Formats: sequence, C-alpha cells, structure tokens
Amino acid sequence: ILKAIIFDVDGTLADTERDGHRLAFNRAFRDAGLPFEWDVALYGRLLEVAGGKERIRYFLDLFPEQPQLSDEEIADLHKAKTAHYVDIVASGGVPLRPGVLRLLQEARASGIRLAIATTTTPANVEVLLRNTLGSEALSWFEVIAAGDSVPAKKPAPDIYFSALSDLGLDAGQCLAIEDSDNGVLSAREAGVPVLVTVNDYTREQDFSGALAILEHLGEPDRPARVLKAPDES
Ligand code: XBP
Ligand code: MG
Repeated sequence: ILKAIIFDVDGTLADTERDGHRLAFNRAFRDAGLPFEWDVALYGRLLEVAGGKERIRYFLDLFPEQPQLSDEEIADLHKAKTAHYVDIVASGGVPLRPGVLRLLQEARASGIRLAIATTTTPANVEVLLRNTLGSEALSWFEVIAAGDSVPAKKPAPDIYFSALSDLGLDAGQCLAIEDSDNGVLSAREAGVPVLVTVNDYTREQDFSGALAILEHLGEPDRPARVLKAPDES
C-alpha cells in the first residue's frame, strides 16, 4: 500500500533548468568575469551530470581550452549561482508543472506522506516551494533530502536511501516521481518504484525500469498524455 510520494524537484515539480538554473550559471560566470556562456543546447548536454558544482567540473573537463578552476573556485562560483537562482525563482520566474499542485493536494487529503529527493541545493527547494505554493507548503513535506547531504548525487541511490530512512519507510511503500534518466536510476537502485513525467530536455532519455512515462501529471482540462503505460515493456 502506498504510504508516501517522493518528488524530484528540477524538471519534475517545475521546469527549472532552462530559464532558472541555466540563466543563474550564466549570470554567475559573467559576474566572475569568466567567458563561459551555456546556451540551451549545450546545457542539455551538461545535464548529463547532476549537481551544479559537478556540472561546472564536467564542463571544464569537456572544454580543456577554457580557463580552468580549482574546486574552491567552483564552490565560490556555485554559491553565486545559487544566489542568482534564488532571485530568479523569487521573482516568480518558474511555475509548477501541470498536475503537481493537484497531486500534492490529493495526496494530503488521502493521508499519503510527502517527501523530496533532489540533487539541488536546499535553498533552491525552499524558494521554489515558497514561491509556487506559499510558505506553509514547506511543512507539507515531511522530509526534504537535498544537495550535498549525501556523498554521491543521482544517479547514485544515496539521496533516496536518505529520504527512505528519514521517512522510516521501505522502498516498496513509496512512489518516486522523476523527469530524468539519472533520477530513474537513482530511485530504482534504491528499490523505489518510479513514475516519469518528461520535459523537453529529457523526453528522449532511456527510462528503463520506470512504471510508466507521462507527458505531465495532467489537469481536468488537460489530461495526462501517456507515453508508456505500466503494462508495456
Ligand atoms: C537536478 C540537477 C541540479 C540543478 C542544479 O537534478 O541536476 O544540479 O540543475 O542544482 P535532479 P545545484 O532533478 O535529478 O535532482 O546547482 O543547486 O546543484
Ligand atoms: Mg529532475
């Protein structure tokens, strides 16, 4: 029996990547006087690696001709990026995806517990929840497992293990909702069944092991389009 839903944040609760995180990275690069500019296509490639600091390192490894940075410089740059991201979300730049609010409300009404398992920084989760759902929504989520609280980010299962342990539940009592291959791998490796809602950055990815793949969670006037039903292989 389903006891809890564990939500991913980026790409799942909201389309945060293209006009949120990507812009925040570019603003931090510009402030630091760095010549990097991540366009929409390049950013799609960089999304292969989850976590902002890890993503900057991945970019520098892919482009060795660019100015290289120490881990400390990356950490400072990433702090500046988080500040820009918080500003972008606080100014109302990023709405929830279809069906997210409805599902949260239905889950709460049926006594299903809510949790978050994300690679992003806790401040980013907080500003998104506050801005889209209101401050009281922070307490809707019993567990917010985020960012550097675990040693390895998605696709490693650590963040799901952490959320399960904080919830005090077995993997099979939960449902994960994810938008990316890395998220599906992370949830599956922790044994959590996972439903996928795709977005423009992830729709071509391999979601092997997911229960089902949907365009989005759907609203009464905008039904969820099923891309792969639970019984198909
Ligand atoms: C989301 C991410 C994050 C954000 C950036 O992955 O990869 O890295 O892009 O967040 P998922 P930070 O949705 O699978 O959790 O810069 O705060 O790390
Ligand atoms: Mg995601």
